[in-house]
Amino acid sequence: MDVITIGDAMVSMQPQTKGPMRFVNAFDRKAGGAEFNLAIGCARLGLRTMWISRLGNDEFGRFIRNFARGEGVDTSQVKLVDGYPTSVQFKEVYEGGGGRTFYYRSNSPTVTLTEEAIDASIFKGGRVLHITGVFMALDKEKNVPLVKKAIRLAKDQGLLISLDPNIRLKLWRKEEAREALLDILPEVDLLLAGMEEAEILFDSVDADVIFEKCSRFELTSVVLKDGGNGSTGWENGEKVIAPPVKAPSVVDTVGAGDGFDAGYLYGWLQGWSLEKRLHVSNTIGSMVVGVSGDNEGLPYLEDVLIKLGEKEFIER
Ligand code: KDG
Repeated sequence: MDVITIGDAMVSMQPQTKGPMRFVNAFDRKAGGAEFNLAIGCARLGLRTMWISRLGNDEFGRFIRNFARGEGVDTSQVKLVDGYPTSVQFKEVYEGGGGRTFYYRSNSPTVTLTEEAIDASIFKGGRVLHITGVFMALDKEKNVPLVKKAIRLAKDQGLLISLDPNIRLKLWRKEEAREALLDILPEVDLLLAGMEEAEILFDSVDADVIFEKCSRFELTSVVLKDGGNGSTGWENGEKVIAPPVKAPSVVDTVGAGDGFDAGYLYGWLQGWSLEKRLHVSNTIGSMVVGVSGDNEGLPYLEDVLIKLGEKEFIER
């Protein structure tokens, strides 16, 4: 596998109209979840990707597993479990693409995913293990040790460890997130953090201060994602500022960070320069926000190449 990730996924109820959810009468049933989106994004770019999870043994669980399979994601470590309904989220989307999410996932089927299920054979031949704070937050007593075990087994087999803090304050408090994420940071190689998350972790919004604070860890690469303002990366003492890529339209910003990460991991695995990785990731983020849904806008490699002007777009 090129990329292995662990996490929950939910049925995602996407509103058909914008504005406060109490006035929304119709939703489209889609699927979402940070690590699930990342897996789809990587698979669409052509990476061999595995998503480790647990879903309810119900219609929604089958829908999500089939969706991942249809995208070419390896679901051999996804099990459908009895007694735990598949999680659900309802989204509220405003004009401009922002919004809020309401989770119904307090007893996610991933509570049944225990350390015993994570063994060395999963990581054999793997290249990157991607972890996010969402899975850790869902059940921190169980999932933080599970993530630590996965990191240890993955590192033993030479995988690179990538972390997106993906801090969801509906799932844990800032202090809890900070403590757990800083605790695993010494084992991480690539840190891909949103600006607000970096502020929670490092008490600063100044990229230079954040990079300086990161220098005490053994991080190979640190990336600060700043949405419509672009991104900044730091590697081997070099800082690269990547200007934003203008999105033709912004209809739903959810999933842009996962698309960014997928592009970054793809570029990393291709051996691209930091500058190119950041530019391609910004480009993918700008493509994701133009489509409604958490992962529908994640592009295929061909779409990215067309967007970058490296491939001709043939309309008909
Ligand atoms: O990163 C996007 C995800 O956040 C979204 O698809 C679902 O809110 C979600 C989550 O926490 O996984």
